[in-house]
Amino acid sequence: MLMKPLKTLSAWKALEQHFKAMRSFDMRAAFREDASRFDQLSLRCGNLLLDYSKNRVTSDTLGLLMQLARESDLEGLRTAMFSGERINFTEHRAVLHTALRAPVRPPLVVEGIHVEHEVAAVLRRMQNFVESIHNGNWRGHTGKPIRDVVNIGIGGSDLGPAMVCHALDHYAVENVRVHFVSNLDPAHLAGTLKLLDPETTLFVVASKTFTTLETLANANSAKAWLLAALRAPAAIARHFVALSTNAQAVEAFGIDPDNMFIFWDWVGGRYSLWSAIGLSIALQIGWGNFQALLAGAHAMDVHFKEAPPEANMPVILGMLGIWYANFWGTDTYGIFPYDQRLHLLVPFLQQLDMESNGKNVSRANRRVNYNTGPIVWGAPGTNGQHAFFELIHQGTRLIPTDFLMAAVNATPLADQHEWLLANCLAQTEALLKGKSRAVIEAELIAQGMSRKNARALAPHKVFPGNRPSNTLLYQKLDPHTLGMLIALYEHKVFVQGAIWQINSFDQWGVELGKQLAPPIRAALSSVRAVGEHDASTQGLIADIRRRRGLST
Ligand code: G6Q
Repeated sequence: MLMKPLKTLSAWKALEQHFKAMRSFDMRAAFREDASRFDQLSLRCGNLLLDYSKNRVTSDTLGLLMQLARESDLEGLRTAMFSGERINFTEHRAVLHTALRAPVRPPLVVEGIHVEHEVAAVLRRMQNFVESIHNGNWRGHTGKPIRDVVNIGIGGSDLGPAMVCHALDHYAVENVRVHFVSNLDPAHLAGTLKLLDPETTLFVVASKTFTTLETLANANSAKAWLLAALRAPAAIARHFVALSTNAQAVEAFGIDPDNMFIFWDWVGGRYSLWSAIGLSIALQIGWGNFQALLAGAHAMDVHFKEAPPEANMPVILGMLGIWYANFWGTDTYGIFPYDQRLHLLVPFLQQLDMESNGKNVSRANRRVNYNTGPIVWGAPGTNGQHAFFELIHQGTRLIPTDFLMAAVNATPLADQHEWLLANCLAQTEALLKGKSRAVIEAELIAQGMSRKNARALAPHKVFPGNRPSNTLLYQKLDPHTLGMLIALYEHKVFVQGAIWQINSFDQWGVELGKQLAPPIRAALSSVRAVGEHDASTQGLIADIRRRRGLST
């Protein structure tokens, strides 16, 4: 669908004008003047509470942002996604990860195939398989039950399942442990395998295309490790399963098609944890909990589809991001889960956001003339406080942030969780309030410092404040809540892609990486000299060859 260029939309122009007036906006004054600011600017969905009152916005700002969403036909694109239109137009694909988590699947036909039947059939096979591993009916080649599962995959075939498995570790079944190997560096696989027994280990090779270099290299090395120990090709059938869209390549690798769980090209890699790619999750937390994860995501899908924009969490988060990136000129966006279980959330969201919205060409096939996806970064609190929070509080840049916290810790220890919550709230409060020069000078003088020294030291201790943050509070990290959180961020990314008029669902940058390495790999070790490269690459290749005793 062709749209008017973003900067020509009347809401955009109005936001440009509005921004001029907002430059001097002080959130502290806004809180003082409006006792209902928190009530006005917070929102609940299930057990999630989003507090977005600590942002440089007024009701006018939000009104204009919602107008921008309407003028951008966010609603039309959302309907197109949910109904299976090929909105991933550069790859001619539908985008239907939402269909994977709908408990009652309405008829949905894509390319003549009833998606709802296919999804249900794969889920049934996954469930049977997971239960047979857990109840010990599925045995390894030598008759022993499976104790360790190694998920071999990378990018979208690793980050989602790994993040969820770490986050829901407290739901892990007792008799099976799940490990993740993604890096081509042999240290990753070797370090994992040295703890494992081939007789009781199952490899889950997760690759949508089944052509990814890293995954196939690790899977081949895993196969060699298994065969060296069990000395029977028949062992592969009991110790390898595949999650893929490419049956031919799976078979060529030597995995029995009966041990393959399929998904479809309308499931993007970074949106695939809800599909067969989630098998390792179900193996770790059990089928019921995997279902709860899907149900949580579905609850957020329903909210995203049905709530009006003004009361729609993904829309609000997405539009606030647009406000900062495109009007305040922020480049980055920090995410701070005060929840150690979410320590892989940041790498997951980096892929979700940066691979989806790190684009510069619009749906009209033209270079955009505004910034798109931000640089996403962060770390769990309180660790970040002891590392880089200085820059958020006192640096020269404005950084929009999300803070996440659970009201209740699933594994409480003494009063540690209270301290964790207190720190999270203290940080967002400090970002808002700051600390003025006058207060600092008075404190220093009260501590006995001379007026002159206090005046000199005070500016270094000033916290400007008026720095934005969103807070997401949830009851406790359980499968349903985690499903909601992930889907919330998926849809937020969708909202922003819609406004920026880009295709959030292709990944040509990843594809480029997949094409560039093979000729360089050949140049590193072949007897013949290096082909055509820039002088820097050529110099580095030559140096590696010299170190390996090859001619340059
Ligand atoms: C995700 C990307 C990318 C992909 C990996 C692995 O959206 O496309 O991260 O998931 O490159 O690809 P395969 O699953 O095909 O091995």
